[in-house]
Parts: sequence; structure tokens; C-alpha cells
Amino acid sequence: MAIEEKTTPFIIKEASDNDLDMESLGRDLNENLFYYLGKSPLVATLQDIYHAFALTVRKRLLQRWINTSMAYVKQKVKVVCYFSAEYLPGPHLGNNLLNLGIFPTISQAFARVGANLDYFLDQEEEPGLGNGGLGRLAACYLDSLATLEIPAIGYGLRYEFGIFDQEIRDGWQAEITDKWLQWDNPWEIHHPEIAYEVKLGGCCQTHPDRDGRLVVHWHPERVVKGVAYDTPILGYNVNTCNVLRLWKAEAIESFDFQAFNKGDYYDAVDEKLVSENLTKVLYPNDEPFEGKKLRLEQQYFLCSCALQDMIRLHLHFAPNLGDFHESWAVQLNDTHPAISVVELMRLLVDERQIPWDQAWDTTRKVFSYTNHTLLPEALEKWPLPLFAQVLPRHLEIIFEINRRFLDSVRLRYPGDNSKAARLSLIDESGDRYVRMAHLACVGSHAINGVSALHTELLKSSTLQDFFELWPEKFYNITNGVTPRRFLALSNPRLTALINSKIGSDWIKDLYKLRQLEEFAEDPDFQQSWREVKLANKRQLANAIKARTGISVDPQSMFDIQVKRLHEYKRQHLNVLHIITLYLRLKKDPTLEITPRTIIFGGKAAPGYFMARLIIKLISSVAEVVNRDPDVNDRLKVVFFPNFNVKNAQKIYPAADLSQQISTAGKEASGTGNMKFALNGALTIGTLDGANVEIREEVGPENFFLFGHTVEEVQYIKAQGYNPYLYYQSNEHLREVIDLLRSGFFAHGDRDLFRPLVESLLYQDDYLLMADYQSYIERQDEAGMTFLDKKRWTRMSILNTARMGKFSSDRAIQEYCQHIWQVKPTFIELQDITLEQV
Ligand code: GL9
Repeated sequence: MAIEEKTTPFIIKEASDNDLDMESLGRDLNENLFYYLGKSPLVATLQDIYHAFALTVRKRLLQRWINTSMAYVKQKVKVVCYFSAEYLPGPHLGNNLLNLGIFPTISQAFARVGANLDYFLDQEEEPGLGNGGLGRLAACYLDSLATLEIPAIGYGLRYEFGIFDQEIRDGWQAEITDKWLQWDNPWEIHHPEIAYEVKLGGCCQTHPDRDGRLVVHWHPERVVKGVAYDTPILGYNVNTCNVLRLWKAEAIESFDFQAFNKGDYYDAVDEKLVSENLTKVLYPNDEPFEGKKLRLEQQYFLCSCALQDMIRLHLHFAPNLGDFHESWAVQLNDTHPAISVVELMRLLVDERQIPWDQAWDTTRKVFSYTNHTLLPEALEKWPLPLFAQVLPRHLEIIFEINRRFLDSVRLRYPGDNSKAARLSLIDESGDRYVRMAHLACVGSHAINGVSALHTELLKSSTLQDFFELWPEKFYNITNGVTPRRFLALSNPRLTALINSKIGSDWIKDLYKLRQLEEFAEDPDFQQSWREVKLANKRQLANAIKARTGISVDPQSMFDIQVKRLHEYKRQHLNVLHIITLYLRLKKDPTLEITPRTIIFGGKAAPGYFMARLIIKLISSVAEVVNRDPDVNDRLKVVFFPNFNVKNAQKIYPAADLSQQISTAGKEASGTGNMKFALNGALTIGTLDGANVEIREEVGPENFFLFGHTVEEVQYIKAQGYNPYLYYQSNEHLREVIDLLRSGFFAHGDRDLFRPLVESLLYQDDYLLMADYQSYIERQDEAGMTFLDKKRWTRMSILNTARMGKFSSDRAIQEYCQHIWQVKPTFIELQDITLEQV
């Protein structure tokens, strides 16, 4: 139920075409400082000025936003709704300055008064509303949607505490609560008038209505209110300003008052606390699925608020929901929002009495589903009793969807009961579960994987039965990243150099970077390219020094692996290489090797023991290596704490070598791999995820490939893989493992890393032992190549030049064309007057 909203006519007074000149910006900044924050410039802190400045910029966004939403309404356009439980947008201020086209002028204006814009930008707390790649992808897609002028809304949750901040204490990860809202968030607009009630728990009853038709009544155990908080998302160099609408859970007032009237103050407050719990905290797990009740409630809360909001908006301008699917396309970012398939059915059938078949037709036309992982342990399945407890009505609807679906399956495959059991929305092989990926497949008209390899593996394994049933529903849309944040904003030096040769059109058409190819061997250009990289490395070296106390040499090769900690991503394979280099140097202290600084970053899920132990391992190896004078002029190891978007923007531009070393078949796509290569890093990687396509684009001669392929991995496992044989037969590997288990890196403690060593020797699910030798060989080759400056620089330039395909603009264009059927809407910036409204 919408809590009613009134639209009143309004006027925007300020002339909108000159709102970006320095005079009007400066005036607003002072006014905000004075009238909003109550500070004179004399006593204002960095944080105050950041805040006043953010409000100044936000005002420019709001003008564009209102123009945008009015155009959408007037032109009755189709809108894309991106449903995602996670968003990692990164700091907004810098990006908005870039997209408004005023970054350079502002930066110069600050410089003129002796201030450094970066200090102010650095004040911003980034919204850490996601775990990693999936949440960051959602943010890249919102940037591209706005830049491509596609009408879109991002729907998500406003977690009060986002992903924890990571500190490293005694080599171990410590989790610190992320208080991103502790200072006011200047980017969001609270809309208490946009609020919906969301029911939870209870039971259902069927009654005949006045016409004798059976209708279902859901009597919930409790009701929570979802309130909208909007963040404007401006496109680059366009007037389109879309919205990221995040829902916060609150207690509904009626509950408060009931208890309060009885004089039961504590119950009233308790109700409030329980309700607000719903969006209190982001679950910090990445891929392994954790079946927590609160998590299911969060997922449902997001979907219900978003769908109620869409229906309210629709009915504002249309007489009924008959053409709902012509006005809205919903993309499910993984299965986290898959319950929305059922919620839309409930809203249509139960709440608006639309016949089932018509409702189902609408639902399937509205939704499409992106799968982001093949890891079996990551696939969401909810125990039936838990599901029934939280969403009793939804379970009934799922049974009905499943009954009809399995009837059609039986017609198609007569007598094949195992087929039906495999396709069923309910897993009945043991304890019963609701399979969310199956629900998403059945309720969507399109299903896509996130890299060519991933999509093929989906078709041949995880979703094979669905592929056989509906091959026409399957698409591949390889992930992409936004060149605005991940090159133009984060690497201003390289941007300036590129612009000096080919202009700046590449920012909106990344294929244009190809024009750099002709300069790949130009000595002057090469020289400038190296100077840029060196300057970026110096900047990162300073940050490393400040954050960890470790001094690193910017002339050494920066060999970087930043991503969530996971055994399949094999940060510990990287460590085996470090120990290999260490042993070589210890045996021959005069050995000439390419000096390297190996940098790690990434968070471990708090409950994932092995991932935490790998962080401790990296820190422990770093401690020994960095203080050993025999080696520390040629080898340094750094764990850069708290990898997030802000830190990422310093790290990618400074990389020489990008480590993308997951076991083939495990990483769905990866997007860090794209960000590194875009910034001129060369990749050492396996044939996994989007690495395959990156290698195709940049050319195999510009990529350090190693490791077994997916087919080989499958074959090795089928033969009965024995990792111990590699230990026995590879002398170097044996020395590495022996040193590790001797307690050498653990102050003599032989137990500390035992779980890791034993898992490698006797289990090794991710084939580190089998891939070790080829990894070392390719690392050696990368090291040698780095010494040939001309060759390395040429390869680096070609990597950047050939990254056109990996723009999120290309990915979004594919979604628009193949899946959503939506077109751009041009937004003109006008004064909005009373008459127009
Ligand atoms: C992920 C995949 O693991 C990545 O390979 C992929 O690039 C991204 C985006 O498609 O999605 N799926 C997933 O659950 N996560 C991914 O990064 N995990 C996190 O976001 C932590």
C-alpha cells in the first residue's frame, strides 16, 4: 500500500544553463557552508567544506534529475529496473564532477587558492553496500545506463552498516563496523512520503469474495515499512540523471501507537528496533550461501518495496496494469531478488484480482535473470520450513507455479521423472528446499551468464536442463566496467596522455582507444607512458608507506592481486610463487631477478576460516621477506588493508602485472581483470571467466597464460586427482611446501599453517599443485619481459588500446537490445515553470 504522495506544482528559479560556472558554484558553496552547516570559512573543517561542496554539486544533479523524470513521464518511456541486493558506487563527488564536465576547472580553482581538491574528495565515506564484483558491477551498470540516456532505476537496500572495514592486526583480519552514515550523507534524499508496507510471517486463509470467487488473505505476523532514500546517478556529459532508490526498514506507526496507548513504551520501542533490524547490516559473505532468516527477509523486503513502487508509478499514469510489461523491464542481479517473481504474482493475483494466466504472462515478460556464479555452494536454496515461516503465501504461489511448470515438463518429456525432479523449483532429494535459481529461470524471459565461458558452462552444467528446455532464453553478456571511474577519474595522468594523442571521445566510446595502437612503438609516447606509470606507482608507494609502514621501490615491478579472499581465486598460489622467489634468492644472494613488489588486497568473509588464514599467511610471509636483508632489495610483499572502491582507484593505475589466477571454470567473469588491463597492466592468468576474452582482444602475445583448461581440470578430477604426486615429483614445490610447514614463517609454530598445507597436499580442490609449475614458468617469463622496457611498454599500450569491448557501455547496449528492448531518451535541460507542470 502506498502512503499517499501529493504532487504540487513547483518552479526552479535558477537559470539552468549557467549553473556550472565558477561564480555560481562558488556562491552556492559559501551559502551551503554558512546557511546549511552554520560555519564561517574561517572555522570550517575539511569535512565541512567537502559537505558544502557536495551539496553544491547535488543541486546541479537535482536540476537534471527533475528534468529527466519529467521527460520520462511525459514521453511514457519504458524503464529498466535493476534489482540488486548490493551496490558499490564508490565516492560520488569526484565522479559527479567528472560527469558534469567540471573536474579540471574545479581542480584548478582549488589550486589557485592553494588547496588540493584531492584532500576534499578524500573526506567522503564510500557507501560499502556490497561485497565485491557483483555490487560493483551494479554500480558500473547504473553509470552506463545514465550515460547512454536509458531510463532506469536502481533498486536496493540502504544498509545502515555496509561491508566492514578491514584492519590487519598481528597479521590477522579484524573487522570494524562500517559507519558510513555517521556524518550526514549529502548525496541521498530521504523521501518519507514514498513508503510501503511489507508483510512478514503469519498464515493464509482462503475466503470466497462477494462474487463467490476464492481469494486468499495473508494474515501477517508483522508488518514493516520501507522508506525510500534516493541518490541521483548522473551520466557522463549528458543531462540524464537516473536514480538509485534504496529502502530503509522502519516500524509502521500504527504498531508504535498501539503499544504506546497501552502504556507499553518498551514494547513500542522494541517493535521499532526489530523492524529497523531488517536493513541494519549487509551480510558479508560473498559466494557461499548462508541460509539466514533475516537475509531472506531482506531479500523479500527489497523486492516488495520495489514492485509496489513500480506499480504505484505505473498507475499514476496508466488506467490499469494491462500493459505493465511494456513499461518496465526488471533485471535480477543474481538470485538475491528472485523472490520478486512470486511477489509480482501475489500483487497482481491476490491484491489486484488479475487472472493467473495473464499475471504469469506479464511476470515472465518483465523479468530477466543474470547468473553470476557456478560454484554449487553459492546457489541459493531456502529450507522449506524457514521459507514457509517467513513467506507463507509465497510458498503457496511457488507450489502453484511449480505444478503448472512441471505439468508442461512432463508433456515435453513423458515418463522422465528424473528430469522433472531436476527441473523442479523444489529440491526434494533430501530435506526440501526452494531453489532460487530455478525460480528465476522459470519466471524470466531471458537468462544470461557474465562471460562467454561462464555462459557455456551454465548451458552445459548448472542450468543444462533449462537450456535444453528453452535454448532461446539463453544469452551471454560479458561484463564490462565504466571507463569514467576506472580510467578518466582514477588515472588522470594516463587520461591526459591519451587525450593528447587521440582526444577524449574514448570516454564514451571505448573502442576508440584502438587509435593508440599506432603509437605503441613511438619512443616519445613510450617514454611518456612509462613516466605516467612511474608517477602512479610513486603515489601508491606513498599510500603503502602511510598505511603499512612498508617502503617499496617504485622502480620494481608492481605485481598485484586485489579481490575477495577465496580459495578458488588462489591468493595462496601467489604466495607459493613468492616463497619460490625467496628460496632462490636465499640460495644465491647475488641472483639477478627482476625486483618485485607483490601487493595483495581484499576482504575475507568473517566466517571463512581458510580465507582468513590465507591473509595471515600473506602477512607472515611479508614479515619475513621484508625484513630479510638478503632479499628485501629485490622482493617486497605488501598486504594493503581495506580494499574498497576508494583504494582500488589508487591501485589499478599503479599495476604492472595483474594476477587473475583462479582455477579454470570457477570465476564467472571477473571485472578487476578488466580494470587492470584498461590501466595498462599486463595479465598473468588462467583461461577462466573473462580472461579468455581479454586474451583474445589483447592478443595472446600480450598475455601471460598458464594453467590447466576447464576440460583438463575436469579430466584430472575424473581420473582421481592426487596433489601429493606433484609434491613428490617437483623438487622446487617440495622445498616451498616444506619451508611452509616447518614453521619458518610462523616463528617456529608448525601448526599455524597446517590446515592450509594439508589441504594442498591431500585435497587441493582448486588444483594449485597441478598448476604450480606452469604458473612459475610464466611468472619467470613476465619477470624477464619486464626488463625489456620497450617490449613491456608496447605490450602495456596495446592492452589499454584493445580494451574497448570491456566497457560497461557495450554490455548495457547488449542488455538494451537483446533483453530489455529499451531505447535512449534525450534529456534537454530546461527551466521548469509553473505552467509546464
Ligand atoms: C561474482 C563473480 O564471482 C565474478 O566473477 C563476477 O565478475 C561478478 C560480477 O558478475 O559476480 N559473483 C559473485 O557472487 N561475486 C562476484 O564477484 N561475489 C561478490 O560480489 C563478492
